[in-house]
Amino acid sequence: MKKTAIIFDLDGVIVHTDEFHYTAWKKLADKLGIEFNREDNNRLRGVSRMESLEVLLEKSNVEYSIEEKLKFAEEKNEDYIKFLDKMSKQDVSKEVYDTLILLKEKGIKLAIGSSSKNARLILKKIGIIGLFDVIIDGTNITNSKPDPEVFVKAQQGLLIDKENCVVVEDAVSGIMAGYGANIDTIAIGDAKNTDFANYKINSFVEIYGIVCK
Ligand code: B16
Ligand code: MG
Repeated sequence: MKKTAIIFDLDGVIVHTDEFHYTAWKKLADKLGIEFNREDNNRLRGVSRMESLEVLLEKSNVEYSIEEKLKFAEEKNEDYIKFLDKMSKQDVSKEVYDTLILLKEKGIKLAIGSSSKNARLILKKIGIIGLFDVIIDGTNITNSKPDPEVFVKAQQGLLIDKENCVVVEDAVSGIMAGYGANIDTIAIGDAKNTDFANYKINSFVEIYGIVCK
């Protein structure tokens, strides 16, 4: 498959902020006396902050008001940002960095398609914001994954036809968003659990072989 542009998910693909999300949600769940494990956390991948909270609260017997829910989401985000504040260039693996550079050298356009409102902060912290031609994140969209909006906007921003783009995702919701956008998908991590992905990879460097050969 030859492609001229790649739209990357951020959390769980470029960087392992998915662990920070898990820890911050777990802290809130413990406080509210709600059971929350890694399997529950996989359901939050690619899903917006408020929708994630609703998933977490599914196991609660208490009906919370909108105000309380907004407070919980803010609390979780404050805890999450404490982790982001400590991030630096060290948090991008050599494999991810070298692959991105290699792809750029081959003339492949690179974009980010993330549901996170913190995506730009993360990219700045890890020092790679300049590598991306287009960034669409949680601040640019109305509907989060599995809605295709984030990837359609990224593809339109790239000014490259859908057939020549590919999405890389760690979330089943993200693969469904790519599928809905009619853009080919590469699944890594938890996203390999769906058969809707066009390709499944075990490590980031494999993207180069798929896109450039
Ligand atoms: P925030 P991605 C998503 O990012 C995360 O996977 C998901 O767990 C998170 O709830 C969502 O961003 C919103 O993040 O609270 O920072 O706005 O995987 O689409 O890059
Ligand atoms: Mg992700």
